[in-house]
Amino acid sequence: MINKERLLHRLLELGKIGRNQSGGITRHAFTQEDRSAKDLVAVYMREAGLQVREDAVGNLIGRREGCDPNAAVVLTGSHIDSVCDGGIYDGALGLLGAIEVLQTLNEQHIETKHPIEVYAFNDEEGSRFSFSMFGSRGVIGNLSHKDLEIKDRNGISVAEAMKAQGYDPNKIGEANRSQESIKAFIELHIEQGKVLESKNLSIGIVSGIVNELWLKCSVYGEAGHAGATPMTLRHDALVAAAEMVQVVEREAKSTGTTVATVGRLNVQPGGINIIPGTVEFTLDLRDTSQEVSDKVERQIFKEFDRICKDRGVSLKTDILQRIPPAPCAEEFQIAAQKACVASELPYFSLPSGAGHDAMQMVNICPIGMIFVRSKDGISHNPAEWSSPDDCADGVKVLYYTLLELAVK
Ligand code: HGY
Ligand code: MN
Ligand code: MN
Ligand code: MN
Repeated sequence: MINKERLLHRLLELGKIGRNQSGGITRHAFTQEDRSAKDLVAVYMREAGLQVREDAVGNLIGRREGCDPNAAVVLTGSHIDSVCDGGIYDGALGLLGAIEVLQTLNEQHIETKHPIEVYAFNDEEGSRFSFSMFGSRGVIGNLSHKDLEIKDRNGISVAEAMKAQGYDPNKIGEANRSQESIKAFIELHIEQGKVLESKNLSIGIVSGIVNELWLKCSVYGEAGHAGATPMTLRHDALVAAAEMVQVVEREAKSTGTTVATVGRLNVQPGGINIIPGTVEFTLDLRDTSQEVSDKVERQIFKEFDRICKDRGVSLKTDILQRIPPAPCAEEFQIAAQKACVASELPYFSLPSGAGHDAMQMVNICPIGMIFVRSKDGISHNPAEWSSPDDCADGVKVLYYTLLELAVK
């Protein structure tokens, strides 16, 4: 069956690329680390007997032919990039697990009707440009040239970063496969939460993925002298923003299902003796229900307006991205359940609180996701870890699921 030692060796080897002092990894899109990781994964894909190519938006793809040249392709894989100081399993497990499945199929000389392709998606996390799922957006034809003008925190645009790595920004349309017949996209991924561990299960079958709203809020008050300005005459942007952050937590908690996070906050001018004039903060808002997410969003901004009036500050909001929830197709949940039975594993259905490339792929084909237990539910953190047995269980279930979908 699958070669667990080979899988683990590759996970650890890939996990060395972008390694920080903290033991975490930082592998951002269109950087040298990104390039080195793709070069290594291309070696693995060739060792697996796959035909390897790279598309115009920086996705690396390994293809295994089926016996019917006209049959729709079955896609699998996950992302090759990471967050800042992240773990070595997020994305990598689904990518290397898919390569392991295809290598095993080749070693067993098993023929499938449908071709199968493994994607190493580029820039799923959006850590560099605060705009996520770049590679999978390219595959569904959802990238505009305006998107390529987005700049990272050093003022480098996506287009400039692409060119620096040898990609032609004018060719992004060539990655688009939205007109092609694709049977399914199946992604293996770590759960990044605590549910499977709480149920003492190694595997989960994903029912659907939450929506993902990313905003940048800029609060404009009045910079002033910290000593000479009485408290009653201030328009302190940071105190207003702090009240807004509390509102975010309170409104998200009120529904019991919503999650909302202020992950980044920047104070200007940032002097010890200057009343903050401007504060920028990000907001990440998600829920399994779009309707609930919309309601919480409306309530949050009603409160933000009140705070602006009370404190004499103003607010500008930029929408960085608004991605709807993505249901996983019933047909593939059933295929994954049968795969769990074939792997002699219990199975459990759960939603994904994390976003994934599958949220983009759902626009051009049915999707399915398989989760592997995360120790203590930790992810986006150097301590992210899944046991070798759980990783192997996940790849075994992926093997039977892909076989079920591709063989006939
Ligand atoms: O943000 C997310 O949920 C994912 O890890 N990109
Ligand atoms: Mn992630
Ligand atoms: Mn991920
Ligand atoms: Mn993700």
